[in-house]
Amino acid sequence: MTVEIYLDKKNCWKTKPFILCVLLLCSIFWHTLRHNRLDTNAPLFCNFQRSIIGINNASHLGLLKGVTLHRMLYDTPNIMRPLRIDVLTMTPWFAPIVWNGTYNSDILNAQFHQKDVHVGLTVFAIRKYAVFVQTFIETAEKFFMVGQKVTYYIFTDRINDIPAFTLSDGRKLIVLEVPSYTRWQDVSMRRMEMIRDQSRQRFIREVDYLVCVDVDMRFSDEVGVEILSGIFGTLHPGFYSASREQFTYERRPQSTAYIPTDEGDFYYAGGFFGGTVEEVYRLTNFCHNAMMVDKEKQIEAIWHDESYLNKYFLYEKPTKILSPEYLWDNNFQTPGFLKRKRFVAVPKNHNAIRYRRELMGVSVASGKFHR
Ligand code: 48C
Repeated sequence: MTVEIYLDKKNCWKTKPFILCVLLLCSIFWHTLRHNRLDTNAPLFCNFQRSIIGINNASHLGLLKGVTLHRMLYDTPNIMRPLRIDVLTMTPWFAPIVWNGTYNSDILNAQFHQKDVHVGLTVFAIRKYAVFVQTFIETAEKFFMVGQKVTYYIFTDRINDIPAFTLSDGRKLIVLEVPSYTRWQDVSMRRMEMIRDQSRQRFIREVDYLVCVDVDMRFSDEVGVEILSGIFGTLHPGFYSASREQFTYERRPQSTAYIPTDEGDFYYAGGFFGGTVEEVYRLTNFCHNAMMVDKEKQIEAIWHDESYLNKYFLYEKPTKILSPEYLWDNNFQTPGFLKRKRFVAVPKNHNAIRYRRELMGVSVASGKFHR
């Protein structure tokens, strides 16, 4: 038999639960005074904390928006006929791998519309990379989360070089002025720190999800809410068929990004990750702190922020993985299973665009996707 206690507002202070709560608060207060710290591990505190949170959750449930279901017509999912049999669509830890033909955008858009989801797209355009912003935003307007609420966050040291854009309804663009670094490797790596800091300062209040990408790219096909999950990474276009020994992980045990040759699931690209603001905060905070530990020891992981990202995802598995459809470089041969190229590297001469010295008559040839 379960007994539910409903507190009568007027005389609740006379009831036993109220008196118990007061005594509990006094004992915690006294405990704090005596030990001059709040021992949040003390069972007493934990139970108290749980009960308080429990009460909050109970009241919170009443505030949840009602569910309004809309009629939709689509083919019946067929248990005996998987949508794709040519590629892996689920990891051993039950994270879906997103490929063309494995999802219904209408269903997903309806779900995310109901939740009134707001997505932040972060991109860094430091020094000469500012030249990529125009194409990036123009193609994002055509293909990225069309119809959803999107805020572009452009981190740059050249605020005057960022063009003005006319954006579709529900879309905003915010320019964040940040410092540059001399070495392009540092520019790339410090993105983790700046995303972490802005997650705490503003993203947590302004958006629900973050999508963090490279700027020297263009959207060339739909990228929608199918990518959203707690924390997601993207398969690197150069390593989808490689063995774990061939992954270009950091292999020096002295580095915090170290992964031994008998570990590793996939090789994730540094140019496209994301998730809820909370989860992206945890990821970027880990990566930045790991870099700083290495920096103290004069170590820099082989592929910079990408190496630390891969270490994070080894032990904090992504809850969803994007296929190379979401990060492609046409310098690679197109495999048969790649039905769509949604986000593609803009051809560039790395040297010309990364370093200060002006290389006249820049030949447009991009190296492998690696930096
Ligand atoms: O904004 C810059 N400026 C730089 O000088 C060097 C890197 N970057 C940012 O870091 C851009 O957002 C780049 O997309 C990203 C590093 N990624 C690349 O350079 C290639 N996409 C691999």
